[in-house]
Amino acid sequence: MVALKDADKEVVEIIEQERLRQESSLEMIPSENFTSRAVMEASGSVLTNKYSEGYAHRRYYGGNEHIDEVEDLAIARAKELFRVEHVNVQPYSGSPANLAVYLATCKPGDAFMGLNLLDGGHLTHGWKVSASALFYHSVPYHVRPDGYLDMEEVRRLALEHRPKLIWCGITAYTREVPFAEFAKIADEVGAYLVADIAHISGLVATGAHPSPVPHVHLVTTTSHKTLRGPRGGMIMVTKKGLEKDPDLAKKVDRAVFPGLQGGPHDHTTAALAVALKEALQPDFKVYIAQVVKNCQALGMAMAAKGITLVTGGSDNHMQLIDLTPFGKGKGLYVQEALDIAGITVNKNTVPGEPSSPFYPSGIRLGTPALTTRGMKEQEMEQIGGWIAEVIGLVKDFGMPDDKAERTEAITHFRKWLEGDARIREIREEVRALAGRFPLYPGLTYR
Ligand code: DSN
Repeated sequence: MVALKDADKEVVEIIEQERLRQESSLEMIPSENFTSRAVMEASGSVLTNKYSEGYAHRRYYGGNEHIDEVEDLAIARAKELFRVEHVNVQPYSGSPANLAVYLATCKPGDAFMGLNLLDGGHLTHGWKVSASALFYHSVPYHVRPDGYLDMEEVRRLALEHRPKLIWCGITAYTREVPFAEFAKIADEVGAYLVADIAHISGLVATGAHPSPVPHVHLVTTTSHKTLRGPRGGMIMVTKKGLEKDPDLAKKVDRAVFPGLQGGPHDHTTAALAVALKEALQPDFKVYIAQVVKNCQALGMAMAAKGITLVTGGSDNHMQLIDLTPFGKGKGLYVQEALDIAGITVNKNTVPGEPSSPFYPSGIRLGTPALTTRGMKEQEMEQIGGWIAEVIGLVKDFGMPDDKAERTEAITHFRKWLEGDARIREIREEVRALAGRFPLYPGLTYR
């Protein structure tokens, strides 16, 4: 068998360039992280070769004795880490996990509630173009003008619409999710309550964010964000969930397979088992505590330079910059300028977004990946300073509403960006900082 480096030089070169990009830049998208070499190795193992439709010890294919072992191990570790009754580790990622929850608990057309996408919710929590809203009746709730969840609205809408299911979960929200308050409302109307902890699963696992488990019936998560595992998903059923519906675990399993998926990705299951073992170690708790400290240091550094943060700061691993003091729709400019500077973030809507999801007025950023590299408060202060400086450089570029004018404005901005010397200087400073925190020492694909 020919090794990758000899089999396909084009792909090797692309992977190597991506490795170099990751090594030399500052990854600050809050949903991203760097797995261990052990997780990557399991993910690239011979387990990718196997079909194993069904569940452990009840498969539709032969030869699954070792796959059963690895799936059992991943489940046992997830149950221990999150203290839940039942876990399905087969969802390909977070979106299929969430779809399986609908399939397990709702009939097409049933009403459900989730945080509006523009207010920090996920696509699968009912955004109008998502399958969730196409097949079920989405009733979105929002954040208040101060950026915090509007729990009064949640209760009012729940009483009015009597939803079958309520999501409490976030993708762009920097404060604690009040699971107990959600539970009171869901119990009052008899709804299933589901916590989507994709972003905060590492924080929940270590106690840095209160656990939803005592309050909700179901928990979904991805495994590649703060949990630092492979790209994958999980659905968990709590004791409260089984008390509400003793068949809930079976319904979830049936919804994942054969409801939505075929064969599970066994190489991912193995990598997930490795990541869960890592998350059970004491040093993972230290890591997550540092993620949160770094996030606060980053927020303070940016605020000190006059940057506005939604809700004024963060309780978790991410910050949301509100660029509306400089005008609307400027997220794209800041994201592109920071990209040139070697700082990877994503443009995002802000509460009361005056523009649109593609030309939003905010920036979402977080500290999980940088903390994995070993960076601490001192580095966050420096990085916060660079971000504020780059925002200062681009803040006066306007984002017109008219399509033709907008295209012209963006072209003008990109031309300016190509020639700006200070952003290039920052790029070199960023490279020097990243070089002090090597990511995968000795790893090369060439
Ligand atoms: N969960 C989204 C994110 O936070 O980036 C991706 O679906």
